[in-house]
Amino acid sequence: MSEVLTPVNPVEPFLRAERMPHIWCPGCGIGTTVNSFARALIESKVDLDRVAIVSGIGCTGRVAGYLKLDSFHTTHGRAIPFATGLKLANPALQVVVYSGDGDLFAIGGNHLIHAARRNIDLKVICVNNLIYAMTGGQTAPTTPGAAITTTAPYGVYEPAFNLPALAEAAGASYVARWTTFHVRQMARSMQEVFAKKGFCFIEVLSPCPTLYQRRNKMGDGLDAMKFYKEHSRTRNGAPTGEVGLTRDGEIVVGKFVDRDRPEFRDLMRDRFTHQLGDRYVDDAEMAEHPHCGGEDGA
Ligand SMILES: Cc1ncc(C[n+]2csc(CCOP(=O)(O)OP(=O)(O)O)c2C)c(N)n1
Ligand code: SF4
Ligand SMILES: [Mg+2]
Repeated sequence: MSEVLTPVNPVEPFLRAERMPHIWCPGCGIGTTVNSFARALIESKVDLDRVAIVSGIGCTGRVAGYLKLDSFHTTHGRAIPFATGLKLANPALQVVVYSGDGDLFAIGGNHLIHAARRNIDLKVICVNNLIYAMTGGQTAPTTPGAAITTTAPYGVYEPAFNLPALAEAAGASYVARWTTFHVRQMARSMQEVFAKKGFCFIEVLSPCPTLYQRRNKMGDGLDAMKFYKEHSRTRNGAPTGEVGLTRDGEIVVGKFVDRDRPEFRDLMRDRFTHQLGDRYVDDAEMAEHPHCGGEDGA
């Protein structure tokens, strides 16, 4: 009798099964982004022992805990400084920051712009559901004008950040935006940033049916996919100043920025070597190759 094989979802090996079921609501887009991320890990063939993933707090912040990688669930808004420390102490790691729009651009906005300015070699994935979801759907710096939120029952009237423009202006080497409708393009971008040095930023628009969609009468998760399909236009290389979002308008998606700028550690090494010559010893490289530091590796 032939043996019956149970098919295994290719993403399954990347998940911590013991932590299931996850907390995400039906129709939430965060799981879709995780699926694309796992596929990017497979395609990029990165050494999983050298990938670390850092999240802040929020519905998106749960991603780190569900992935079977070296994962860190840090405090709200502090994923980027934590990841920066990790990267500087162990430059051989591929460090991914995976967090929400509120975590990265409200309480953590200051850290994000300075990591981009310094061009720290981090891969930042921002799941943008246009609100603070985990805490009940309050207005975020990303909430578009006129949208209804818990804290703006008559509609938001303050301007929202254009995340790709902000990331580029601050110095990011790579900037892209997709939606959870664009699963293949999103996975390709995630794969690309593993091969890119410097600060990389991917924004993924993702539905929150429970809080944002419902209050704004935008339907469920499937309606969000239809909305993304009908409203998105791919414009690779579009000037980021032109890709700001509105509540009901066009969503420009694509890879907007892919440039080479000196990375933080290269700048640091150049400066110190220029000033100190052979007296400069790179501690992090020493940690990687201890026998290069002299007879006793000290
Ligand atoms: C220092 C601090 N301030 C506020 C909070 C409350 N808080 C938890 S998650 C969150 C917002 C999360 O929004 P976002 O990052 O967009 O994640 P989402 O839940 O939308 O995925 C806030 C304000 C906190 N946990 N810690
Ligand atoms: S509250 Fe919104 S973002 Fe959070 S899990 Fe539910 S649908 Fe997703
Ligand atoms: Mg959010």
